[in-house]
Amino acid sequence: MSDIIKRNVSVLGPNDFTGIKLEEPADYAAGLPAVKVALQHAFSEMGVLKSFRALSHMNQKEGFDCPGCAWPDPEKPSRLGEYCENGVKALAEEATHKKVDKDFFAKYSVEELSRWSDFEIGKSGRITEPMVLRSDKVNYEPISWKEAYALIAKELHELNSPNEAAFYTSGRSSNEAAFLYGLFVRAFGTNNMPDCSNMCHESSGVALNETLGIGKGSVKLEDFDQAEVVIVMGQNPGTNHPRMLSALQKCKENNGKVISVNPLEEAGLIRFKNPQEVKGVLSSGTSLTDIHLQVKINQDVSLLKLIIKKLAILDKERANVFDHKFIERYTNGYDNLLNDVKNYSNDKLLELCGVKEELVNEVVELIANKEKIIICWAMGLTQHKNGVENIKECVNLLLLKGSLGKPGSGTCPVRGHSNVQGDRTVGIMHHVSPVLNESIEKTFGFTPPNKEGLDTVHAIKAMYDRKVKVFMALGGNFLSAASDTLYTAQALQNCDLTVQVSTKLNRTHLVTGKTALILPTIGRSELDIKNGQPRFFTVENSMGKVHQSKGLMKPASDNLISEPEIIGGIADTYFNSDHVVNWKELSEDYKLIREKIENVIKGFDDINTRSKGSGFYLPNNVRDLDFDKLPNQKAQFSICDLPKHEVAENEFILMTIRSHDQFNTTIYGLDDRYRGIYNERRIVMMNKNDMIRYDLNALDVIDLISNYDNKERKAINFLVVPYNIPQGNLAAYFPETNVLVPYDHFADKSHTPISKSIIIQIDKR
Ligand SMILES: Nc1nc2c(c(=O)[nH]1)N[C@H]1C(S)=C(S)[C@@H](COP(=O)(O)OP(=O)(O)OC[C@H]3O[C@@H](n4cnc5c(=O)[nH]c(N)nc54)[C@H](O)[C@@H]3O)O[C@H]1N2
Ligand SMILES: Nc1nc2c(c(=O)[nH]1)N[C@H]1C(S)=C(S)[C@@H](COP(=O)(O)OP(=O)(O)OC[C@H]3O[C@@H](n4cnc5c(=O)[nH]c(N)nc54)[C@H](O)[C@@H]3O)O[C@H]1N2
Ligand code: SF4
Ligand SMILES: [Mo]
Repeated sequence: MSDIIKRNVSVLGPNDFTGIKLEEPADYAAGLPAVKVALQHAFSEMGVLKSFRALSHMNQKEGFDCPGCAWPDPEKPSRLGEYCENGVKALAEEATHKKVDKDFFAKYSVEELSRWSDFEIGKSGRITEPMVLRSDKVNYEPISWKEAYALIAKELHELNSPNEAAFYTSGRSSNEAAFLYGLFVRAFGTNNMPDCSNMCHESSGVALNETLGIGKGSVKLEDFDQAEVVIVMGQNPGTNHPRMLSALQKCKENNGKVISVNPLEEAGLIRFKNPQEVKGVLSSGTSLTDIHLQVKINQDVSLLKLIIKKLAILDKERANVFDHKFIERYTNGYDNLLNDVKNYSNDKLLELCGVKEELVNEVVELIANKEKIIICWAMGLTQHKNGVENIKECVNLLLLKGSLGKPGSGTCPVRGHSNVQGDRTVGIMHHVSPVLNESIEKTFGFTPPNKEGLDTVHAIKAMYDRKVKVFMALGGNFLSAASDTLYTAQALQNCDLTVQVSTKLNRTHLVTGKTALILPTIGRSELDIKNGQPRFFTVENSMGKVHQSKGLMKPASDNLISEPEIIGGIADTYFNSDHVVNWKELSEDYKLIREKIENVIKGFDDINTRSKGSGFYLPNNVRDLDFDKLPNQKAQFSICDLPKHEVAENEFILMTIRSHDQFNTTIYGLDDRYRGIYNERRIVMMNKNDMIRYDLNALDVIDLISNYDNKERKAINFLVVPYNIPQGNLAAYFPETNVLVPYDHFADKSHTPISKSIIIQIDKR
């Protein structure tokens, strides 16, 4: 390509302050303030009428699935509304009446837009037509769908090998879109399918597969009603899975206990005022956490080892502490595990985890004679170098207690994106699955590639090294979500073509390959009509249940195409309408796609009928206590090492977390209400003793610096916020701090970036 101009874009956007206000952190979640904030968001983005119409259909059986997180709907959704504050914000973002059209792109160049904040970029509205950024331009221009498909097909044909392209997926796509996408990528000839879950629950998938034989959780929503103890580790449900609080509330009403394990005392886990109940709004609400263990960042293994060690001693004195019948019948490696914990002294483990011994003893007493235990977790466990081992240690505890395969107990990795689990189930993965390949070959008559593909971190490196030259994304915001922002930016800019199927504008549209395409698509809440008939698609929630979702709002523009049809259009053009798969026909008829899913993937029998109403559960061997696939046909205990960090005197461990006002890289607003931090995102939460040690006052400005393998990375301009966080630990928001995460430091086996334990120094300005 000639005439390539180097665009002068800002990768990180502005770093000025927005006017912080601090208050005391809240001591409860939801209640009236949540209703008020939710409605404010809905009304300002959608107007009053549209808001009520849309909300009355969200998470209802004949309606659409909330575009927020993957928390399941109850069997009988409340007609009063089955959603939370952040679900409403997610809907309002998508159903906004604001538009990004060709005039917008003519007015603002990518150079100018890149100087806006992520908040401003996101608030600009829905993209209304396909756009192209040509290699010699700084403004996007309209392009027809046909021409866009042709441009992609041409670039793909020009590659020396299909492995020079990578196809990313973010977890909001439907099963139908994801299945078709995976099918096309394999027909094209590569397994380069990096996925948002590589940065998310991949560690859970790996750990659960190796220990229990399925990379998903085992609990169902009803299990929370019966659980005697729910342990919530490394998760902030009040913000990220708010309706989980209703499940915890039920657990408490049935005399269950809740233990939280978190370096922060998150408001949502303290107390919950259920906005669906009159008493919830008017009374002081339900107290949720019975015991809070303020663990130091990434010391969960130390804490769990201590708990296991103490339980093992009790087990010698009392009956029924460990479930020996269960251990004998279903597990492998018990003796090794017990021998291993003996190697660690209580004092050492206590010092490492930073939790008071009395509290650990309370927890041990509480769970000693309980058998119905659920462990829930999210990013606080997965995004560390030893993310896989964190989860294996949780499995160890559940196996010892026999807390699997019975009501009220089990594993609960709480998923992020609303269909991230479904996307993986229907074939989005960079690994080669011989079973899947065989099944695809049998059903479709082509041979899928059998070379391992690239995951997220390796795709970034391959783009940087010019080994991958075309990057396509089905949703998401790759630049801002991935680690090492500056490196990832260069990686994307090294591509010849970057293509994004999107609903809203984001930074990855601005920091692009030489040529870039935006292909705008229909959102979840919108009507998807073909030949006069509305279509529905299916999703899988965090607990493995598949159900329908059907939008009802008028699409943001007449020139939007559904995700499956966009994929079909690209595939049909690439293969010049001459392939064993009839891409056009398949992509237009979701019923047909579902039939193919049924043929290719186990557990989807009769999906077209069974996905109606409340849907159906996919097979889950843990629920059936069937460990046939594992060594000795048994569930596996694991020996996990303690995490290793070489933290010097002048260094901290930083976790990068979500505020209450964002969905990943989409910034809904600037308030982290539960933590009492308002109107500012460039903050760092710090223990008061550390502030004294570094002679810092509240709201002093500091820079954050990481140094891995002699490469310094800097995030500048952060305000110090005194906070109840363990000494030596810091917390700040992502994506502002992703610039500090080295792309080549990630969890063993799962390759999830170490976004929750970055070693940094601070520098006062
Ligand atoms: N509103 C809203 N909902 C969301 C999202 C969103 O951005 N906004 N994102 C969605 C997605 S994709 C995901 S993956 C989930 C994420 O859901 P979460 O995992 O809840 O999100 P994070 O903010 O990353 O929070 C991690 C929590 O773990 C704690 N933590 C950090 N490090 C450690 C540790 O070493 N040990 C322990 N025990 N705790 C630790 C933090 O203090 C924090 O409470 O939420 C989903 N839902
Ligand atoms: N430092 C740090 N980094 C992290 C994390 C962290 O905790 N700390 N968390 C990680 C996690 S858990 C995740 S899951 C990733 C998230 O990574 P991504 O999934 O890549 O990021 P999102 O911000 O969820 O993507 C938002 C974009 O998706 C598009 N979109 C929204 N709805 C739709 C739709 O229906 N269809 C299509 N085609 N596009 C749509 C919009 O254009 C929007 O701008 O980030 C990871 N990055
Ligand atoms: S809990 Fe998650 S899925 Fe449910 S309404 Fe809230 S954001 Fe949506
Ligand atoms: Mo996620």
